[in-house]
Amino acid sequence: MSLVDEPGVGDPRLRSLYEDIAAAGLRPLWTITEQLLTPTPRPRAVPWLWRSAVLRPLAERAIRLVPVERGGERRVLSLANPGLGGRPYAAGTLWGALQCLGPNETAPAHRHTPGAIRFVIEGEGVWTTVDGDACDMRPGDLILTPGGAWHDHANGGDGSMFWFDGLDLPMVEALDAVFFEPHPELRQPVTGPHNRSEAAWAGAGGEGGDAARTMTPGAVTRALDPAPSPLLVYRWAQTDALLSRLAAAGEGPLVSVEFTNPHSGASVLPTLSCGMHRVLPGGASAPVRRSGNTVFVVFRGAGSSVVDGCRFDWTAGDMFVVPSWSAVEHFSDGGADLFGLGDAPVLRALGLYREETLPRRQEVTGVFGEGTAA
Ligand code: GTQ
Ligand code: FE2
Repeated sequence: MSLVDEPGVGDPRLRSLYEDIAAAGLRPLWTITEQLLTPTPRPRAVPWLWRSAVLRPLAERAIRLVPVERGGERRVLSLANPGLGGRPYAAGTLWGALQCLGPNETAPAHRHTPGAIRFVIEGEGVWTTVDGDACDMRPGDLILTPGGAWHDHANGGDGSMFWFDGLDLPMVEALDAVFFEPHPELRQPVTGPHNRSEAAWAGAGGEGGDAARTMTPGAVTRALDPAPSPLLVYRWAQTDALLSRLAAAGEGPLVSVEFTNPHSGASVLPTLSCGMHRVLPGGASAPVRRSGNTVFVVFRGAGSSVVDGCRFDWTAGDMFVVPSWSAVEHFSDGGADLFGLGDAPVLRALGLYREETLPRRQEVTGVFGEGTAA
């Protein structure tokens, strides 16, 4: 509301008070209280979906036309939520993006304070080197590049690769704590064999290991660990196996695991939580809302999610955002696997996390992309 519309501003003394307050670089709280202290979160980001059918051809055109070089650093298409006024963020707290690398390309080594995760969508042949440890990437794998760690991506194969990037960049930016540094070399040296963190933590869940310490059914509620997970790769085979076990144990219609720091039991990065959610065939999850933003990446299958009454129909490779405190429920006829990235560790650490299950299913009042809704 503009001050000139305020009741009583017809009074010249009041008008000049407001003018003098503004000229002094002050704002009268009583005119903006309701905008600021909202009964529930009012994220500027809106529920939104980016389709693989749109993302993927654009990424392929970029592979043909745009080299990956120093300065630009990465071939990345960031999800720009239309509620955020052109800022390149999926939600107020989360960066989400599609990254791609063609055959024999290298995305140069650098490091930065924002932490990142990669969830592999398609292709093979790329490894991400994290502080000297080359982590091979395959579809369904989760790879961590914690804040401060040197990282570069190298494609040693003969095909293109596509993965989802999630970063806490908007949070680190809000804290005015972004630092970035290029590595002196294009590729940092790889010290020893590939996948060393996986070998070191094999008993905790590396290839053939026991998933118990690397994944938690439901969501991690352990206290914040300011250190990132020492395990840098979480393999799809194990995620899949644990989800299948939970489904077989009758935990459906939605079974979820959160990836865990095997050292502390906390989330994978201090700022970011990563989980995998399986909607069983014919399943519908309970309607819930949570404080904190979530970005979902559809890994396998097709289905829909109803977010604040709008139905989002999705298929493999699609990405969508559920903003803070939006009601969400997922459905799939044939079954589907959704990767989820969230800021919950930060909310939990600060005592801001809230979650509630709604008493009944949402009424669908629109379909995303079909005129009325969104
Ligand atoms: O791969 O290092 O999507 O630094 C954004 C910033 C990816 C990366 C992003 C990055 C990277
Ligand atoms: Fe990076």
